[in-house]
Amino acid sequence: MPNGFADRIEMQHALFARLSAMFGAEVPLYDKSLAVNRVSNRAVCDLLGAMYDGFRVSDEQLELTSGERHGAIRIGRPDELGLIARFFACFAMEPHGFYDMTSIGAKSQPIIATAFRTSIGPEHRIFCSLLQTDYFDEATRQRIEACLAKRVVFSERAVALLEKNERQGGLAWDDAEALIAEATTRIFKWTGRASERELYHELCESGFKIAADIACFDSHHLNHLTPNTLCMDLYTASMRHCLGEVDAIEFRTLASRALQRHLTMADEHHMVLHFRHLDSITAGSLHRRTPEPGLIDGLVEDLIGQFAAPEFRLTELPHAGFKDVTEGPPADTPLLLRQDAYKALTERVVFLAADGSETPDTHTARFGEIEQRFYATTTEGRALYDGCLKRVEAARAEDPGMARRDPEAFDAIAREAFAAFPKTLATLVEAGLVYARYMPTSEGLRQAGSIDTADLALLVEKGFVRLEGIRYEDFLPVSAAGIFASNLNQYGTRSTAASKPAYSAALLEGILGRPIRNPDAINTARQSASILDTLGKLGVIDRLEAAERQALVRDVDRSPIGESIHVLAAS
Ligand code: OOG
Ligand code: NI
Repeated sequence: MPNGFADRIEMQHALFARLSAMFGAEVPLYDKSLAVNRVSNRAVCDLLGAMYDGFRVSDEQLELTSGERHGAIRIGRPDELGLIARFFACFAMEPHGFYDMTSIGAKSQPIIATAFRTSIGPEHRIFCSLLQTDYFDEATRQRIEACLAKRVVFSERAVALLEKNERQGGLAWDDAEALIAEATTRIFKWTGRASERELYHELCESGFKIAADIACFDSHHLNHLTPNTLCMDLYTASMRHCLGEVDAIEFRTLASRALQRHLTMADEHHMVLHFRHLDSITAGSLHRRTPEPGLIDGLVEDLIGQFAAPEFRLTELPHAGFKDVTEGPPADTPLLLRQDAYKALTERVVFLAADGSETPDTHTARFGEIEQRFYATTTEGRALYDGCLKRVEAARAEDPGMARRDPEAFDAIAREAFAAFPKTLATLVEAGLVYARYMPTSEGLRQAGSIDTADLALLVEKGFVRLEGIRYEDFLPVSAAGIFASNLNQYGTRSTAASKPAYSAALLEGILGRPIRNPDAINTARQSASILDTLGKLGVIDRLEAAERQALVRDVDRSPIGESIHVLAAS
């Protein structure tokens, strides 16, 4: 940086690498799950290497691809959230999206939330909840607030660094390092120290475990830190095998099926979604071939061999098993995100009383999530998704044990429910269900001037325009609620206030002291900017109807990140 400041994105990578090391030292099962993910991702890469001529992923590239993380923190006081927003701004992470978890029916929780991330191509995110104390009856509200009022999570030094960043417009590396150290030694660190034991137990017993997790602890401890996997079904089978939930015979069936399905899903666009080092031109030129018979069997046997090593005997670590169902769409529908987790661990804590006495106890909150991300849906796509998911949820409610008892039958129900969705990028785009970016091909540029249509589908078909999916970078309240629920054995809460307050994005923006960016508006602007840019370069922009062109320009003008959308549309 010419001004001597650390690059904010590099700072972000450093922060998340350090948080991951901190979390790994705190939670041994997390570190092990990363190792399981590394092994199963390597098998996926070997499969793809056999499927695409010349496709190879080095260990280094795999490490980079596996570096992405999202964390979750739960904040108690509005002023704490203000500091958190200023903290993440140092790392180029701004609030995106508003999640009202107080109004998702039976799964509601007393929190509203946003996610801190970079607007375009983020690698890391923090899902950040804020407890809403007015969700509770007056007496409980006062007790929670009194408990929260006592703590100081940001040290004077940390606040001084935030001020310095704002004053200077950046931080030099030694200051950046100092801020990261504040994060890993204090702000997000698990201390195992709690207070107000009576309130804690009352909240837990009345079903408000989340509130207890927030109010009675003295830091914004990371609740989970989620890596990405290249194949969710392979990872879950692997973890369940290492946790002793499925034997080698069942693992063989599950892993073979997962890899077989991966083979059918992994077209060039799917490859670009999953590998950062792969651009769409390179992916488009990969030559596909039929892998030799027996390849998958060989990979699976190899996995069984690797997981037999003592380091993968996860049964020896404290754990509470793996979740029964993967949240999100079924494996054949490449939308939004799929998430799963090992369940929350029961950990030792110490309650400190006002008289200085200490009482040992346990707390169950931190869990081990994993995710796989796919295409971002348009509003129409999202509405269809929500409808499909409702049908799966209804089947789940009717027979809660089914997913574990008969995973294949459950999967068949989910596939059936999601049958309304096409399964490839081109068909999803054609149906208007997902966003895409367009760019002229070199052939298109060569022909520019003699092209006689501005119809994008036709231009793609003629090979003048290339299509790229936009990855979903956010969260799903219902999925998050599913995670809360199954981890905590606690299915949602009801407000105990005299009348349940209404919460809004504007309220949260006031607390954050900055606007919440709307991910849909960003994706719409990216798509529209790429269309204008592409048609311009192909010399056919004048063929667009005036109204259509104006609509595209309007989308771009509404971009929450302003002018930079133009630059980014082309990148
Ligand atoms: C946040 C849950 C949300 C996700 O992946 O949906 C989340 C929490 O547990 O505090 O991280
Ligand atoms: Ni999460």
